[in-house]
Formats: sequence, structure tokens, C-alpha cells
Amino acid sequence: MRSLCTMSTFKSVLILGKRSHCQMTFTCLRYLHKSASASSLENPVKPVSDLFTNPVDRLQPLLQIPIIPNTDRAFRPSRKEIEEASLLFEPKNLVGECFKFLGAYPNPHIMPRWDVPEVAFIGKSNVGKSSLLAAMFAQVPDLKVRVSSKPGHTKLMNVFNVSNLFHLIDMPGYGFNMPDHFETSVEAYLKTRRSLTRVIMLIDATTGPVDVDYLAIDMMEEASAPYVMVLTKIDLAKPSALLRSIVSCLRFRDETKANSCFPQPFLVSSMNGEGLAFLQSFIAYITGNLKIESLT
Ligand SMILES: Nc1nc2c(ncn2[C@@H]2O[C@H](COP(=O)(O)OP(=O)(O)OP(=O)(O)O)[C@@H](O)[C@H]2O)c(=O)[nH]1
Ligand SMILES: [Mg+2]
Repeated sequence: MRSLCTMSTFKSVLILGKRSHCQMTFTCLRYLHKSASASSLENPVKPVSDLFTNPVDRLQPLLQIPIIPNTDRAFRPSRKEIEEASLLFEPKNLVGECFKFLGAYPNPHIMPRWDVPEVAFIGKSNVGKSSLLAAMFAQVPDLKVRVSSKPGHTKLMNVFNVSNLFHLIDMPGYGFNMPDHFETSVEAYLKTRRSLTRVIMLIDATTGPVDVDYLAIDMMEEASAPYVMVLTKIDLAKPSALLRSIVSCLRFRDETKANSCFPQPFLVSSMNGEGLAFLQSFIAYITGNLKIESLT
């Protein structure tokens, strides 16, 4: 495993603007299914007609390698289970203070220790972390998740309580305009937080993982923080770009010893809601709030 990724490493990458190890090359396209016709490639992500499916299902026929590994432990909830999980995120089912903002913290040492599982959203600045959180709770009145088209908007670790069942944490982004305290906030949080159950690592579907994302992966591997790759903004990704982004994630999964990485990437759009319910079912499952028949 490569050396610990620190904020200074992040900054040097930004200054140098390059990193040798993980360029996306066109060799990735070898994975694309040779028989995929031009017309089927035209629009693999169709307008959303069914919000309770996994977008991966309609893309898999275009790829030779399985997006969801063929193992007993693969995350394949039934439609009923996905629907059940999505209810957890609806205002009428959110109990007590439901989706409540608990506070914004510059470092984990002053963050209280709550006795619930935590799920943290990290990713490049402007990738859509806050938007994803907001989209998941779009129906909650007076939602206090701030999104912005300006990169580097979220400066502190914003903690949201979901019915005392779990906490979701909107993190500051890395890369352009990242806060100076990134190392003492996000990196320290990943290393020390016992209640951290999973990191949702957002990757821009239009580009796939880029250099700073791989540095963030190093950081999570070093911290042994379990994470899952989530390609977001799939509504903006051209079909070929989207497939290339998926292939980059799969190549990373298959070619590295990324022990903390969940082997199944997720796809989502906070704009049209595609993939949202599927990701919600994963969050419900990992926080112990959803039983998946096929995994019992
Ligand atoms: N089309 C589209 N736009 C999105 C999506 N998700 C986020 N955006 C847009 O991307 C921009 C950045 O969104 P944010 O949610 O603020 O991004 P962030 O990752 O929280 O950014 P920082 O807080 O600066 O690190 C906003 O203009 C959003 O409207 C998506 O799925 N599709
Ligand atoms: Mg934000």
C-alpha cells in the first residue's frame, strides 16, 4: 500500500497536476462488451421510469466483467426490500426529531460520541456530497443541507441524525478549494472514529476516479475505514463516459489490494433520483435497519 495520504500530499497533487500511477487508459475499453451495438450504447441510462431498481442492471449487459461480483455476499436486495428501506427516509416514518442537524465540527475530538452507526460522505469538492444527502431527504420540510455550485462550500463535518437510528455526515470536499484543516478534520475522523460504519465515497460519473480520488482511497485504506464507491451525476454522464467510469472502478477493485473497498460500485443521480432508493437500501442494511433475505 502506498504511503499515507496527507493534506500536503493532496495539495502537492493539485500543484503538480499529475500523478503517474493510475491514469485511465483506453485499454479499459477492452472490457466493454464487443457485441454492444451502437444503438444500445446510445443511451444506457434511460430517463427514470422506475426508482426502485439498480441502474447497474441495465448497464451490465454492455460490460464483460460483472459489476456485482458473483458471490453469495453480493448486495442484491429484492424490490420489496428496497421499497421497505426507502420508507426509512420518508418524513411520515421518521420518528422523533427525524432528520435533525446535530452540529458542524472542525475535528473529531470535539464531536460527541453518539451510540449510533455513522455513515460519512466524502469526495472531491463539488462532486455532489451535500446534494446526495439533500436528495435522500428531499421530502423533509426545512431541510438544512446546503448545496452550492461553488467548489469547497462545505467547510465542516455536518452531522445529521436520522431518527436516532444512524447518523449521516456531510464532509468537506478534497481537491480544489479544500479547507486547510482537512487533515485534522476528515483524515483524523476516518482514523479515529469508532462508530464509523461506512464511507460513501462519491466519484464524478462524468470523469471516473481521478488522481485526488486515488489519494483519498489511500487515506481510507491507511485508516482501515470501510468505503464504497458511488458514481454520482450519472444524469450528466455521456454513455461512453459512464461506462468508462464504471470500468475504472472495476479495474481498481480487481487489480489492487484495496481491502477496505466494498466490491460493488453504486450509481446515483441526485438530480433525477435514479439509484437513490438502491443506495438507501444499502445504508439501511449496513446500519442494521434492513434485513436482506439473500444475505441471511
Ligand atoms: N446534474 C447533476 N448535478 C448535481 C448532482 N449532484 C450535485 N449536482 C450539482 O453539483 C453542484 C455541487 O453540489 P454539492 O452537493 O454542493 O457538492 P459538494 O460535494 O457538497 O461540494 P463541496 O461542499 O464544495 O465539497 C451543485 O450545483 C449541484 O446542483 C447530480 O446528481 N446531477
Ligand atoms: Mg457540500
